Amino acid sequence: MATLFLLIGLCFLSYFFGSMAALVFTSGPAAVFILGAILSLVAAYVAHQISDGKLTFAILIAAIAFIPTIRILRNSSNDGKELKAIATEVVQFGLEHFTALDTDSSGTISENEMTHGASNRQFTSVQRRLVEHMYAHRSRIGHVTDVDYDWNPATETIDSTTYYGISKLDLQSYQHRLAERYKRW
Ligand SMILES: [Ca+2]
Repeated sequence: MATLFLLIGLCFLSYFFGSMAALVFTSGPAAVFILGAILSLVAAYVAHQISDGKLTFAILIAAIAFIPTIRILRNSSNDGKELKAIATEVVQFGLEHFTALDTDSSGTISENEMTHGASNRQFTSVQRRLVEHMYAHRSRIGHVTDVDYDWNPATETIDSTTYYGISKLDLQSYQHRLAERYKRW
């Protein structure tokens, strides 16, 4: 039983270790692939050492460590294309209707204001979907406005919640930031 838990633990660990390939995300798919492969080999080597030379175990750990890389490679190119395709509309709509969206005139469209905007019947269904898109991608389009820290007695850890808001400046720079992020994808 203990061996099984150890194995599951190592599988999780190798998966998270493999996720570090995301660190070179902006350098493009080739860099992600290379770093992912190196991390997998390191994980396999460690697995090989601690299991006294079990090759199947090393291969299993290498495969698990490489899963995040496959996920990044498979999803990122599409994500980038989709975001870029809708960005012009989002920015145009956001800037044109900024006053209607920023109901308290704070200069930032808060998460609550986005939620309200998404159900605002003054907007067409297409416009409401644009607001939903803004909300779904608020961390990418906007900026951090607040972080809440709460003590969680169950896990004895501090849980944090990050809030995002979208300003006019965020909207104006969004397409440029997007192009930079996905430039090699
Ligand atoms: Ca506001």
